[in-house]
Amino acid sequence: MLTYIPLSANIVLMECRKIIHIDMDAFYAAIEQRDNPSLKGKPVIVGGDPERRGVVSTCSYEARKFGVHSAMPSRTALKLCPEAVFLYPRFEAYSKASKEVMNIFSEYTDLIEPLSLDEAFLDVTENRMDNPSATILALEIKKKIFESTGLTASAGVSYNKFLAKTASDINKPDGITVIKPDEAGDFLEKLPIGKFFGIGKVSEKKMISLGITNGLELKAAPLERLVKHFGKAGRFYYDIVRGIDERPVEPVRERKSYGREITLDEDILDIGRIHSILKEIASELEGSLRKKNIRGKTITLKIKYHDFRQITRSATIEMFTDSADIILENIMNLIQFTEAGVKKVRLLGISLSHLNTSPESCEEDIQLKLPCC
Ligand code: TTP
Ligand code: MG
Repeated sequence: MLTYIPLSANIVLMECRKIIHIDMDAFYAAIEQRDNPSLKGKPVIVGGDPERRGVVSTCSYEARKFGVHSAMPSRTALKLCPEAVFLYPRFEAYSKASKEVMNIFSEYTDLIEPLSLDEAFLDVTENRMDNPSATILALEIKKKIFESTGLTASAGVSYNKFLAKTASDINKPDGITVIKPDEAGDFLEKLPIGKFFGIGKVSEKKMISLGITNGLELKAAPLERLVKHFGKAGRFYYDIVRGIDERPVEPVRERKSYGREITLDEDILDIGRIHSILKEIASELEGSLRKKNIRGKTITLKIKYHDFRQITRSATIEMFTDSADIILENIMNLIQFTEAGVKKVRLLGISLSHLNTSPESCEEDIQLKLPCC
């Protein structure tokens, strides 16, 4: 039976789920350091070539001290940290490690919602270990991940997804943060506005311009004001600062995607022709996305080589998009990580996933799926 626990004048929550959010530390870079021990302790940057307008996928914590971060142009990263070791991504290795980690989760519960290769929510309210302590389970999971993959993860433990996700970011790397129901009010009031998961860079700026710099100030803002400035996201912000987020952990995520692909009349080697076909596909895709009011955050390039081997390369961007220019920019970055131009290609495709089909709720950089979507 569900009981309600009044926590403070403002926070009322349902008794009481136990949610763990696990996020691997510097995932791609940590795998590179594991697989090549001479890189341990060094600034390692994984991503595209600084000479070819590549971008940083991620970097080791040693490189972060120099100000390097994901999505930064590799050229800027090189300037900030000239001694860094630059590496191209090895997607197969990352995908293998991801599977190992996801398998560990499934020893604990069926309620696992992966958000990407390196992170997932787990609902352990009931679990295979019959252990009532989500904190002990999270520590055990971290230990198992390290023993079986040699990689570290950070964990957030709380009673809803928003708090667990926000918590896992607090003590990175190799950390754990637990937010108990009676601590949530205090925790959220003190939290700087940019640390709220779901309030990205753009919303943060807007909040600050409205005089909202932390949870306490967000809580003081009337619902109508937040909705006026942030649309449907305003309701979401109003709830999360009160510790309210009833979204379930959804084991089977809707993996809807929307795309276009072309099987070529003849196999093509010429990279210039491949680029112009991709440009056409992106522009056609933009047209049909706009017609259907669909935007997405994950852009995937699909290539089938002449020998029928098929590969995909994906990038997730911060804002929902339907723009051919943005799609193409990402595709041009992804194509560096394929053998196009070296091997003949027989099929090219571009798709968008992580869709938000309700444009008015595509407010900037909200990363959690809003309840209304
Ligand atoms: P993140 O979990 O955001 O980053 P991270 O694991 O490298 O570092 P940490 O969690 O410790 O802050 O992303 C997971 C992987 O996804 C990351 O290793 C590389 C990839 N990625 C990109 O390719 N491009 C991006 O812009 C981001 C943010 C991540
Ligand atoms: Mg991570």
